[in-house]
Amino acid sequence: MKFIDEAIIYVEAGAGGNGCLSFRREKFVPKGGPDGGDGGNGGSIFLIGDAKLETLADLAYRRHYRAKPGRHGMGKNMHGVKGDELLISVPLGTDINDAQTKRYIGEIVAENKKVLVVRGGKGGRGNASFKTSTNTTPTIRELGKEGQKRKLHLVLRLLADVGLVGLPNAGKSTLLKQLTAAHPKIASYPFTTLSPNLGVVKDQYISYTVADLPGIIEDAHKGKGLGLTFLRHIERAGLLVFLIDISQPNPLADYETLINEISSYNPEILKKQQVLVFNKIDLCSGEIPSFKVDKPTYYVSALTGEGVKEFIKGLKKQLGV
Ligand SMILES: Nc1nc2c(ncn2[C@@H]2O[C@H](COP(=O)(O)OP(=O)(O)OP(=O)(O)O)[C@@H](O)[C@H]2O)c(=O)[nH]1
Ligand SMILES: [Mg+2]
Repeated sequence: MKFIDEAIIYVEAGAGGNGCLSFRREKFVPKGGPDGGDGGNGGSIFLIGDAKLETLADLAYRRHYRAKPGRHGMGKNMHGVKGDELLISVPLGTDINDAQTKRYIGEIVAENKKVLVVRGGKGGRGNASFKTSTNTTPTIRELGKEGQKRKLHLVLRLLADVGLVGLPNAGKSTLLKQLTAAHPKIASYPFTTLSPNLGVVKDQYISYTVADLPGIIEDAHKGKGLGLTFLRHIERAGLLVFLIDISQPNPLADYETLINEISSYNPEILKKQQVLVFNKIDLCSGEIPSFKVDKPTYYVSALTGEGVKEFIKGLKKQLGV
């Protein structure tokens, strides 16, 4: 399925049912009291987290959602049935904004977590509800209220514990495949990965998720390559892994490029824990060069699996899992 991480949808809650105007009619009771029931409340709409969903694709295709109205009240003090609420499933990591006012409404970051997006209209009161000691035969009733309507802007920012960044071709997808059961596309040309891939690392009793992002190049912040918009998918990650191809002429300059590009997108991201992983050590002839950086550093071959065990061990420690 196509990776869609933004969607505009229209949601309309149900209207409330009208209150009823009615008087009791019984044999031998010429003037019965008021017995008009209340209208039911209209159905509200909620977004709900569903871990099985990976993108907002379903919502990009179906854009209009309407909840059921409340039923009208009736005579004999019968209240109208309320409208069912409508639940719209979204992937974990969905931010909800009002598209018109641009106001942030909430976020869905847990399975089955619900956020109310539009409230159903209140049902109107029937005339029985207006009976008082001074007015025993009220001839008023209320109409049900309209349901709320809204246009929503949904933005997905993936929930991953670890974000994998690097230049194109560094071996990010190969490493994801080595760490998890994911099957990302891998190829010897740049920009193989066009949208983020998620994988789950299973390590005995614990598990955590890793997001493999499309490659970043110099001037990505000016729109070069695939640009930087997908970087929002690591904004929720707790730890960043910089994957550097050690067989390139200047690996540290490549790291520098990544830092500069990410910083021009959102410097806050760089406050996260960072780990440097030098990849493709199988291509080194002779001794593997070592680099002095003030971050935890690993040397691996994502292709052969060499060094990957130590890296996983280190990750686990840093994530505190
Ligand atoms: N020799 C060697 N080749 C590797 C290693 N890791 C990855 N490769 C190769 O490098 C190429 C790029 O690998 P990918 O995993 O697709 O790289 P990527 O970083 O995901 O690239 P983009 O998705 O384009 O950003 C492929 O031909 C891989 O087989 C490694 O440790 N050693
Ligand atoms: Mg890739």
